[in-house]
Order: sequence, then structure tokens, then C-alpha cells
Amino acid sequence: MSLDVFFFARRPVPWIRLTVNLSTNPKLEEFERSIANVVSPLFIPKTRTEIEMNDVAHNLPVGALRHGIRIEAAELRIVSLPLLTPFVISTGTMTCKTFPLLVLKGEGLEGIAEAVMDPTPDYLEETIVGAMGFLRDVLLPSIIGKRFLSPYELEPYLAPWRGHRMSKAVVEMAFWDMWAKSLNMPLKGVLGGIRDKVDVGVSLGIAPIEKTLDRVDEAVASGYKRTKLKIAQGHDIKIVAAVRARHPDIKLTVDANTDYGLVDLPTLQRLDDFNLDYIEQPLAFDDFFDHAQVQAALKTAICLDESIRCASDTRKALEMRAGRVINIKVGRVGGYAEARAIHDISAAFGAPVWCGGMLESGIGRAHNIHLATLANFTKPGDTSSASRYFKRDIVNEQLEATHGEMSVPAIGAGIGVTLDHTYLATVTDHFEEIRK
Ligand code: OSB
Ligand code: MG
Repeated sequence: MSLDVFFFARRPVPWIRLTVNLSTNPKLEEFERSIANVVSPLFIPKTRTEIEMNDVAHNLPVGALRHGIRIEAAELRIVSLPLLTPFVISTGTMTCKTFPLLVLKGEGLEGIAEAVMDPTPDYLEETIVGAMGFLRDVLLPSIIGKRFLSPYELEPYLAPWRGHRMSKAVVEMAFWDMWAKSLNMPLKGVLGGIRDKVDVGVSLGIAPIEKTLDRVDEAVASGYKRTKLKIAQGHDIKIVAAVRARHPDIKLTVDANTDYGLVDLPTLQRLDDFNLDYIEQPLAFDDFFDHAQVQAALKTAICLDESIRCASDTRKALEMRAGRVINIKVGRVGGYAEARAIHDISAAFGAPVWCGGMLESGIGRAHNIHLATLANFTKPGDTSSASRYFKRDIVNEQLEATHGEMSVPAIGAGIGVTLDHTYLATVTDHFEEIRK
């Protein structure tokens, strides 16, 4: 008896098709040996369940992989959702979450993703207006009308362009959703995720001490697994000291969003007294060198967010000891292929990763949850309950954490959430359709 197994492996061969002869190769060990030289050791499953999770043979719609998916059209929107509470970080204040929303269509399927750039280039360089032009005039016309066997086949259309990783990500992520749907699998299944729910914490914007203490109390009472305080020059030691005094044992981190420089080393060293899990992005968005100097002078781990754009950045940063923890935002790094490569490289260096957030709507939130099911996401992520951000979300499903855990959304295949078109229409500032 023989069985066709579709096994998820690393680039450049995302899927390999093996014929395992069960009569001569019945044992897992032998199966592992048989694939050892074709897949990365990082992705050799440890248990039979992991193999079965990656084995899509049972669910594979006939011809799905053989013919691939032809992208017929794209719907591109700009959506604006009011935030319940203004979100203040060292670079500015957000009162509204505005984002491009992309729906790719083809083969009767829809793939959906949201992009994470802001209206202005204050987190990283990309802007919504720039992204809309690049998506409309360059990226989307280059893939519409073409057929793709897997998300990895998008790479030749994305890789030539410098930067624009957030714009590339929204296209790549929407296609992964579509592809997972074509295989009738949850997104986490095609990514190789190993969890049904993920640990999450909260990210608290800059606010006066009393207000912050209330918010921390609330987060801790709700069972969130980590509290992250946004800090900035002049709003750092006092707030951290106050929170630590009130909650001596909680998992606590800070995020400076690039507000400090080498001259601030004494301040950063004072943070060593508060048993923080890490200090996120203290220095410039495009720096590793100075981070390495600061990391060498700190006991506390540095976590890199803004300055990690791709897998090679990650290798260089970890090699240089610019930090010991990596924040992965799939929307920042250009999509899942890159996010997974960053995940793997971090694992190879023994550096834990966690899934960051950009105040996403339910679409981006669902994507982030699926990503965070990968094995090396060992620290709580930022994907807290959508109801903390929005009165009403653009998806029909509630994405709410219980006891600091977010369940992987699973309505149907792919990202496992569906658009609430009625509400979406009322929060859409701009709509366009792109076809060949
Ligand atoms: O640095 O992680 C960040 C929000 C906007 C821009 C940057 C960041 C953040 C957050 C919020 O920390 C994370 C979230 O709650 O989605
Ligand atoms: Mg951050």
C-alpha cells in the first residue's frame, strides 16, 4: 500500500510530494530519515500528529495544486476604524486605525489581508498613499491574470522591488489565505503551526501613571500573559517603577519605539532594576550597531521590532548580538515566507520570537494568530482582544482572548474569519477594483 504525502518544507521547495510505501517504511523514524535531506531539520516533525497536520492528502481538492490558482481580480479599499482609546507611543498618537484592505479573487475563492503602514511614515518609511499607488500601478497588475501553484511562486513578482515590504506583505498574505482555502486547510495548517491557541499580552500606550496603573490592573485581572508599557524619554523609569511596585511578579516589558540613543545608556541601564522580560526597540529604526553596544551594557534582553525587516537582517542582528529576542510582524517583513524564515533563523540562534501587532482589525488579527502558532513563538504576542481597540470590528467573528489565550479562528479554511460587509461599507473611505 502506498500513500501520497504532501509535506510542507522550506524554501525553495515549499511542498514536496513523497510516496511513502507503508509496507516497507512503516515507522516514523524511517519516514523522518527518508525526508531528512530534502527538508530543513527545523521542520522535521517530532510527532505523528505534526505529520498528519502537514499532510493535506485527505483534504486536497482534486487538482488544487496541479492547476494552481489564477488571480482574476483584486479589490482594494482604504478602511478607517475609530479607536476606542487614543494610542500614544513615542512617535505620535493614533485616534483612528486607517489601513489598506485587499481582497484577491480567483477560482471562486477570496484571499483577504490588511496592510500595516500608517498614513504617515512615523513607524517605518511606508505610507498608505505610497502603498496604494504601488499596489494599484505595479504589484497587483503584475500578478492579476497569472496562475500560482503556491505563495512561493509570487516571489519573482515581489522580490525585484526595493523596500515596500508592507505592500508586498498584504499581497502575499492574501494569497496564502486563498491558497489555504483552496486546500481546505486552516492557514496555520499550511504554515506548519503547532498550536490551537496562542498566548497574548497587552500593549499599553503612554498615559499618566494613575491611568496606566488602572490599565495594568485590568490587563492582569483579565489574565493577559504579559504587559508591555510604551515608554519615551522622560516617561520611563517612574512609570516602570510604579507598575513594578504594584505588580512585583508579572511578566513586564517596555517598548521605546526608537526614542533613545547611545547617550541614554544610563537611563536604559536603570531599567535593569525592574526584571523586565525585554526592552523593545530602544534605538533607531535602521540600527543594529548601536543596539549591540547597548545590549552588551545591559542585563535585560533587547527585543528588535522596527529594525528587523527580513531574514538576513535577523541573521546579522543576532550574529552582532544587537538583541536577544525578535518581534515578528508578518505585515512588516513582507509576508509569511519571510516571517517563517525569520522564525527559523531566530530558532537556530536560540532567540525566542513573538508576534507583534499594529492595532489591526480582525483580518490582520486573524493572520497574526495563525502565524503565532509556529513552534518558536514562545513569548506572548500583542494580539489582544479586538474589543480593546474597536467598538465594532469588520469581521463577523469575535476575536477575544480568554485567560490570556487567543483561539485560532476557524470559520472555514484560511484565516478563519469573514468580512462583515454591511459594516465594512460604512467604514470604507475608498474602494477600487483592479482587473486585467
Ligand atoms: O511598536 O509594537 C509596536 C502599535 C503601533 C505601532 C507600533 C507598535 C504598536 C503596538 C501595538 O505596540 C500592538 C497592538 O496592540 O497591536
Ligand atoms: Mg514595538
